[in-house]
Amino acid sequence: MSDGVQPALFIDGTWRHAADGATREVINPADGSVVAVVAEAGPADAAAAVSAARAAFPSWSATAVAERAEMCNRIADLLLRDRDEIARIETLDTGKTLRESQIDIDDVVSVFRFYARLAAVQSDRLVDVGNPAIVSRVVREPIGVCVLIAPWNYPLLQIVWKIAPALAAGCTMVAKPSEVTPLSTIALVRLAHEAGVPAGVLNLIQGSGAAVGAALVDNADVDMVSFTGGASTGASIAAAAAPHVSRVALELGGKNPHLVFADADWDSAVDAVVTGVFLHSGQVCSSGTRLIVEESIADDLVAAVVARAEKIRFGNGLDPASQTGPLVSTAHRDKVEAYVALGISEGAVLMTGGQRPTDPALAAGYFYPPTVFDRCDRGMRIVTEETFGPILTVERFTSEEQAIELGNDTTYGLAAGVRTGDTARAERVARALRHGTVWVNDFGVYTAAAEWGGFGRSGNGRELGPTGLAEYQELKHIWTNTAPGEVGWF
Ligand code: TXE
Repeated sequence: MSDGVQPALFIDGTWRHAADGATREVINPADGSVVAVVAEAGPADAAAAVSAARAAFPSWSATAVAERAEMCNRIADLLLRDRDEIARIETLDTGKTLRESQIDIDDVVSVFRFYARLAAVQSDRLVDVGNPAIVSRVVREPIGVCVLIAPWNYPLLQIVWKIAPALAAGCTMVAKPSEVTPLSTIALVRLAHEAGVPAGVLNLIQGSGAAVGAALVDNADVDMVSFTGGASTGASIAAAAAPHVSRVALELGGKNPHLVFADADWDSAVDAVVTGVFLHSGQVCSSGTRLIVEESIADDLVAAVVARAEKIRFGNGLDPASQTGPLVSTAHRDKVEAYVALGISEGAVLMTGGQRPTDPALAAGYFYPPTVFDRCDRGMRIVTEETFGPILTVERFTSEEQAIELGNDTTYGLAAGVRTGDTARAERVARALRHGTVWVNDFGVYTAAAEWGGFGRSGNGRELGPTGLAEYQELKHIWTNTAPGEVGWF
């Protein structure tokens, strides 16, 4: 084992190197430097982690819910204690600005606290069967061993949306962050250990999806897989889990429409369109990547958005002057560039961006500027496929019906925005849009207490809210006869 390699696998309460000694370099996307070298698990490590989770399940699932809630609160306290350091790690790993990383930590703290509260107040449901001698109760029990697979855009946040409810529900688990961004999850698992989470309850595996993620999913001892990532990966995970009849929850991104009517408040609309798509350089599953705007204001809105987009200062996320960071990897920048080339070849009109920055200070990082394509239509792949980069496409409408039709014309259905000064219309359009979240005169906000997830190809199941806890629970009906007698059938 070479010096400086982090034993980044946490299995049955101990930090380990990979069984075969494999390692992976973690790259800072702002300058291409190596920030860490971590253990890279193989299938044997994956199997060991699942076994550890299985062994820990009987005792963890039997703990009092108050104890599990207390554990979630302790982890939240420790996250706040180490907020600055973990935010720095997240920025080094993902490239996002320090401010965004700090907000992510505050968000995950609220998620731990929410599930601590919710688990503690959940009660059995009594069913009236019309016979006073019968006590019929529906109780909730943890589903079992969970595999939690997260992507690289919000590494800490997305793994915590899974870990917090799974812990609160009494499940044991194996977490696998993206191989591109493992560092904040390592920090989180350290804190969980410090908080007193028992050995085997929360195991951590690092490694590629193809080798180690697939091995985790294709394991008969796993009761549930919760995955956030790309749509085709999600489909293959669902297929791999099917023979084991494991429960599968999928969050698979989106191609999110942002509908702007002519009567919308102008300044907040311009601001929301720009922030909605260019925050975190577009690497957001709910990014407002499709601007669908009323024809009468379209030229003016596009001009205003382009002017604002050109002022966005991108740079190293550790630099307080940076408003957004780089793309996460060189491979991802290649993908985004290929989509820009595709958009041009499809006839979309490039209004700004579309070329790597020329500033030598940015040359070593994976930066890409805000890019706007006008005159787009639904026949273009740039409009229908998730680019996951800082690319805004513009379509136009002339009636409310057409706006709704365009907004729903996607195989995805994660999130949508509608901006209008007419409250009745806002309600009509919000109800008509087939998306898991609809923001009215707002964009990109969420709360731990409300469900998050997608219609259509954006996935199934929900994270956050009460349903986000129910995903990790089985329901059991207990029928008790307090006055047993003969049935008298035979
Ligand atoms: O994601 P993958 P990638 C979209 C976005 C992006 C595209 C591909 O469009 O460009 O997906 O990104 C693990 N079995 N989103 O390649 O492959 C993998 O190791 C088990 C949307 O990074 O889906 C990582 O931990 N696990 C999105 C996680 O899955 C597997 C966020 C995500 O990787 C696996 C990120 C397998 N066979 C990307 N293959 C969102 N919904 O927010 C991969 N993994």
